Amino acid sequence: MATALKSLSEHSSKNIQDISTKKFVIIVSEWNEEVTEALYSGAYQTLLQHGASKENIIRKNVPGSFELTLGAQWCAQDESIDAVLCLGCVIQGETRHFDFICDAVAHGITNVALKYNKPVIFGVLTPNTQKQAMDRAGGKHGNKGDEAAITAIKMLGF
Ligand code: DLZ
Repeated sequence: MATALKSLSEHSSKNIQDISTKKFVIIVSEWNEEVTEALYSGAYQTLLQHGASKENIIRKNVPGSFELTLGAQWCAQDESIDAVLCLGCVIQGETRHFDFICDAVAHGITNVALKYNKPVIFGVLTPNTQKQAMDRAGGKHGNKGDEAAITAIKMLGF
């Protein structure tokens, strides 16, 4: 599906249902803040555009992407929360830190979703450069924050 799409933010309308009563948490990593704030903005606006109400969208911050997993667990265990969006940006460096963080977050978020049986969305960019990140945070390749929001909505309509 996604490979046929030109921009990350393009999507079909399948499984898009009423989300006016759904409660979301958006967790934002503070590392690479310029990128993650743009991801947040995209996710927040996309939820609103699809009918979520402002009071049902909670924002939380974590220091870095590695902490997204624990933040997601704290939010997902709250039964009133319907979906959790995890937004971060890990830029490839000269050490293996990148691999450890990306692997840990991807596995961690998957585990939280399975443990709490609700959508916990991996909205983490893993580019080689800041430029590639910005291209995917409201630039020429769309906004992965929008994509995370749409993914959450679609999973709620599964
Ligand atoms: C330490 C670190 C490094 C080197 N790079 C990033 C990054 O590109 N993106 C990101 O979100 N976080 C990075 N961090 C911080 C880790 O995610 C984490 O906050 C620390 O290792 C403390 O647990």
